[in-house]
This record gives sequence, structure tokens and C-alpha cells, in this order.
Amino acid sequence: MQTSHYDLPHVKNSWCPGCGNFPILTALKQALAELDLPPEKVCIVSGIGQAAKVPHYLKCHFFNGLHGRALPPATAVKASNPGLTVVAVGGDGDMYSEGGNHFIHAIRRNPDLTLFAHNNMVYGLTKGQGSPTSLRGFVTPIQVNGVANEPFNPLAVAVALDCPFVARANAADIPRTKEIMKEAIRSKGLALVDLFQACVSFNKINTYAWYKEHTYYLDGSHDPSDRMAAFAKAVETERYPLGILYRKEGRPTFEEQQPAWKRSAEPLYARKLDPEKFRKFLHSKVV
Ligand SMILES: Cc1ncc(C[n+]2csc(CCOP(=O)(O)OP(=O)(O)O)c2C)c(N)n1
Ligand code: SF4
Ligand SMILES: [Mg+2]
Repeated sequence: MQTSHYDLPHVKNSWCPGCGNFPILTALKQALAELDLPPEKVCIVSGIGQAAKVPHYLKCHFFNGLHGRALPPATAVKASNPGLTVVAVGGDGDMYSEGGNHFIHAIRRNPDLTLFAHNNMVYGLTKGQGSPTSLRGFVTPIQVNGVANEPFNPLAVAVALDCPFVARANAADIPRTKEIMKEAIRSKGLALVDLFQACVSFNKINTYAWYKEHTYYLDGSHDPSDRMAAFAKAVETERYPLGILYRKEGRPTFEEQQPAWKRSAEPLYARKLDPEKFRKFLHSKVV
């Protein structure tokens, strides 16, 4: 499949020139194309933020909901139509702050979907406030003396919760980001990819050069099936490891455990409702 299948040429893009969201969009289109996933088989779900605009710029099904609330509708989309490839997209604020509880409990539920978190360590859309991943001391118009809190570590939390796929990518490196995205989409259960992304307008500290200097790629000596080794990698912050930190096979997905799928593999939208059966069920509950 060609990446042009996902293009929306008539849509005007409102990201700043040079924004690190552009390489993420490019890598995502390439990953979907190389996985031969046609637009009608893909649904992207997002909340609010610059990152959350991804589905506006890519042709496929999409649902754009409330800030921090991408994961519940994404879980529902997958649960009601498991034939779709479902991708949830959002920023560090959207996914780890406003959506932090959903992040934790989605990992516990383990729907078969992919979560791409564009981590620019700042609230971009609202013009540069500190985010949960901002580094201590990061000065903003609100945090005038610098961010005082320890940054949230999404990868350590994900490994701690036994998330089946935990990875980090440097978005500027499109070829390797695309490969990580493909692995994440292919893997079963919830797959988290934290994408280091430059915000050229509101984060002058964590720039393209900073991300390059402060990261390194994991090599063959790292065993992603070793949870303790993955956790040790997840808490490294002097230089951040890139690649697949953790993989866990065999966790049942949310959908698999729903009674609706035990009886039939037919998507919910294709099933016929029997109102009489429903009425009887309701009446059986009335005392
Ligand atoms: C309930 C609610 N709270 C706050 C906001 C304001 N708001 C919109 S986007 C955003 C944060 C965006 O930061 P992030 O998720 O990191 O995305 P980015 O723009 O950096 O990609 C905030 C606080 C909102 N729209 N809704
Ligand atoms: S404000 Fe930052 S994240 Fe938003 S479009 Fe501009 S560069 Fe990108
Ligand atoms: Mg952000």
C-alpha cells in the first residue's frame, strides 16, 4: 500500500513549521502502508492537543473526543469491532496528566490497541505550560521558577503494570520510529510507544538536538522479555533508551474476555437486536 492512501490533501495543517509532529505523521503513514492496512480498516482515536490532531491529517476512521479521554472510546471501538486496527494518539498532557487514570486502567484492561504518546515535555496547544513529563527546573510562563515536580515516567509505570508492549522512539528518526510503530501495531494487547517529539515553539530545552544527545538505541544485549531488565531501562534518565523495552506474550485482551465474543465473532454492528429478548431480560430483573 502507498502512503498516499492516507493523505488528505485538501486539509490545511495547523502545526508550526518544523514541529516534531510532522515526522510522527510521516512514520505512522509509512507504518500503516507497510502493514498493508487500508484506511477503512484503521480507526484513530484522540483527545485534545496538538498531537491529538493527528487523525485530522490522516485518512481513516476517527473519533476525536475530550481532553484526556482517548483511551475509553478507543477501548470501546475495539471491543465493538475487533476487526479494526485501533490507534489512540495524544500528547504527554492528554495521556499522562488529564488522561492519567485512563492510562493506568487501560493497561490493566489490556484492550488490543496501540497508544502513541507524543511526548514533547510541554503543553503545546495551550502555549507552553509544564506537563507531567517536563523536566524539573523547566521554566514556563506559569512555572516561573521552574517545574518543581519529578517527571512522570510512563514507561516505568507501564512495565510495572505488565503492559504487553512498552517502547520509546525518537520521532525525528523516521525509519526507526516507523519500525517500532509497526511492531507496536502488530503486537497483541495494549502497546505503548512514548515518542520523543520536539515542540519548536514552546520547548527550547528539549530540542531535536537535545533528544539526539540524550538518547541511545537498545542493542541485542537487552532482552525485552526480562521484566526486571525492562524496568531498569525504563528508569534510566541520564540518557534515555530507545527501542522496545518490554514485551509480554499471552495476557488476555479486554475483548477476548467479553461474553459477546465468546458466542460469536460477528462484529456488534452487524448483529440483529432481538427487542423481545431484551424486554424479557429487563422484566426478569424487576421484582
Ligand atoms: C478538560 C480540559 N482541561 C484542559 C483543557 C485545555 N487543554 C487543551 S490541550 C491541553 C494540553 C495539551 O498538551 P499535550 O497533551 O501535551 O499536547 P500537545 O499540545 O503538547 O501535543 C490542555 C491543558 C481542555 N481542553 N480540556
Ligand atoms: S506548539 Fe509545539 S507541538 Fe504545537 S504545533 Fe507548534 S511546535 Fe508543534
Ligand atoms: Mg505535549
